[in-house]
Amino acid sequence: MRIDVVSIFPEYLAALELSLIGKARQDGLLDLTVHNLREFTADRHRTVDDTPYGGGAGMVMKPEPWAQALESVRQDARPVLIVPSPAGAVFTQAMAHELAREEHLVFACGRYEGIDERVLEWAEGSFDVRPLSLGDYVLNGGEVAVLAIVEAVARLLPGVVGNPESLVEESHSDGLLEYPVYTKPSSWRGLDIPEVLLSGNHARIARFRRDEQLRRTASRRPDLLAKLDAGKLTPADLAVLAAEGYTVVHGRMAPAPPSSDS
Ligand code: 6GU
Repeated sequence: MRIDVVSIFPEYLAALELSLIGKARQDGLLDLTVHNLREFTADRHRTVDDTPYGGGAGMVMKPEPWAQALESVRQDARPVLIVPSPAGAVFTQAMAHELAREEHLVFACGRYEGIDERVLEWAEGSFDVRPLSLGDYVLNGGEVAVLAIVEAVARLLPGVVGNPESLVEESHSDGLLEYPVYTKPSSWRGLDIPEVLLSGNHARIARFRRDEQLRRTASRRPDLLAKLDAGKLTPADLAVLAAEGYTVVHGRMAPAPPSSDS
């Protein structure tokens, strides 16, 4: 996979030289280049921003340096252009899997109040443009989002994660949060691991882990629970969720109405 990142803070992306992603680059699995937007300006001051038409606080990124930068990185037919923005669609694990199948990703890191909107319109001509957000909070620019998205995508590329089995049983892959994990010692500062994990009974361990996934998701992420297809849940699953106060309504899990004796 090829990745190009355009930013006015290329040093911010130095973390992409470390750990798993750095190794993937060294191993030739990932061809990643970070570009400084200022290299694509034509004036003496290398200006990348200006005041917003219509007034208001802050500065807006000028369109021409972006057009120059994006034209310089585009090679193949229609690369995916990811524009990190709190106004984007929320990035998910499903999107990470989709992006991992692409040949070429380009990231346009905005700073200030954002990039002149015409850049996105212009880019539609030669890129598959995707404004993406990490979630409902505001960062100062797209760089942190690039670190997050590149890591989420690159670890799915063949050969990047040593043991591909570690990719299958993880949070979000089945719409549930991951079960809790423990290691030695079995008793630590007065806290014991759940005894079932020492039983050697693989069926009981699998059931325990599934129950924990369901309980955690119900308590921490009821929004995820509501997206599950209740038809894919077993009677044992439904029993655990009933104990957490959830019942099937129109094929989905919903909070059970308060019982009449309460
Ligand atoms: Cl992708 N960019 C910025 N600036 N803020 C964000 C974000 C992205 N995702 C959440 N907040």
